Amino acid sequence: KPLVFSGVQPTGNLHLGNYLGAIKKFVALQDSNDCIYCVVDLHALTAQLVHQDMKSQIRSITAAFLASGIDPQKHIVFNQSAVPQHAELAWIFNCVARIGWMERMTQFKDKTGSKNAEQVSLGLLAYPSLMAADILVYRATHVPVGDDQKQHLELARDIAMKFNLDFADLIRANGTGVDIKVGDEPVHAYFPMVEPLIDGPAPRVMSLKDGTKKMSKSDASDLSRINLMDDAETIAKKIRKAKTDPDALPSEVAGLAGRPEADNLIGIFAALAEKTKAEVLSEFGGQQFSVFKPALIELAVDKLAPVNGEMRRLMDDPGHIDDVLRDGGARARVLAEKTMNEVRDIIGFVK
Ligand code: AQP
Repeated sequence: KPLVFSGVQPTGNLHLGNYLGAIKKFVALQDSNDCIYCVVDLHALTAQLVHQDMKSQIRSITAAFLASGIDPQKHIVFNQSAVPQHAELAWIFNCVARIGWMERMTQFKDKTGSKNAEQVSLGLLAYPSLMAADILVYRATHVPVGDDQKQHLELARDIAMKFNLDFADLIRANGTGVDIKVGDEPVHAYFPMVEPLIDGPAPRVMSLKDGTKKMSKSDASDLSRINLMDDAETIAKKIRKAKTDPDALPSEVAGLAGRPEADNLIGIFAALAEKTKAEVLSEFGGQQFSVFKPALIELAVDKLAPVNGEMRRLMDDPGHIDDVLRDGGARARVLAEKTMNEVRDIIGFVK
């Protein structure tokens, strides 16, 4: 079975983008894969060091995983800091990767903006290296993420490839590698090439206020996003106020070009209803937003209310959530240690 890994940061309220771009896909992948889902708490320190509510944020993301239908017994759910091998491999990857690779990341550029180097943590620059370690410490091959993470996953492939090539002779001598093909090139690899799983009708959910901007936790306007913890009335208000254009909906997907807000709302509907955009437009093509929006409200409330209710119920019992994380952490450590043991051998550390 392919091994799937993905993570979500415990920073702020989860929104519909996190749900459709990541968590809903995590749930769907459980049937035919072994899955490891992680609350990446070490990543939460990169943009902001001190979090007064770190514990409750970690529990809230875990509750969202469980409430959405992730099975922590069949799969592994844990928080990253419980498995120190992530940080150990990240250090090695810091020495494999080049500073220039990190500086080219658009998320790093977006998050640093006009700040100078004195105001930005070294961790924010090294973030993709820790992300590569999160995945590769399990030698996972499939990573469900939103479109915003595509560049980081390409970097994870570059780091894996450079490690494989730099240590090629030592990997061969150690006998832990496998022959793979990268394009037409045969490579004797220790780390696999990860495959991003980004497909689906809403790989990048956009702001409800501006169809050209990503829906994001850090947007100052709460009206720009639907939070998983929003009640039905709030969801309805936000969709009613969502920006649209004056035209009727097109009957074909091509007609969404140049209409980012319409495209976004149709994508959200399609992802929630588990349909394609074409199927949604065959139902609503030619209709006004005044007809479409109430249908979207009904669907969003219908799909999110059970997740919301179950999250609240789980959050009332933090002891149970902590047990789930402790059990997942123990199982993850066994897998991660196996990899690190081999990596230490390949590098030649005395044990
Ligand atoms: N708008 C989005 N559409 C689709 N997928 C999204 N993801 C995030 N935003 C969208 C996906 O959610 C997963 C978890 O993301 P994260 O924990 O790394 O959080 P983030 O990307 O930092 O979330 P935000 O809301 O975008 O935070 P800020 O405001 O800090 O930038 C990932 O798979 C991500 O792709």
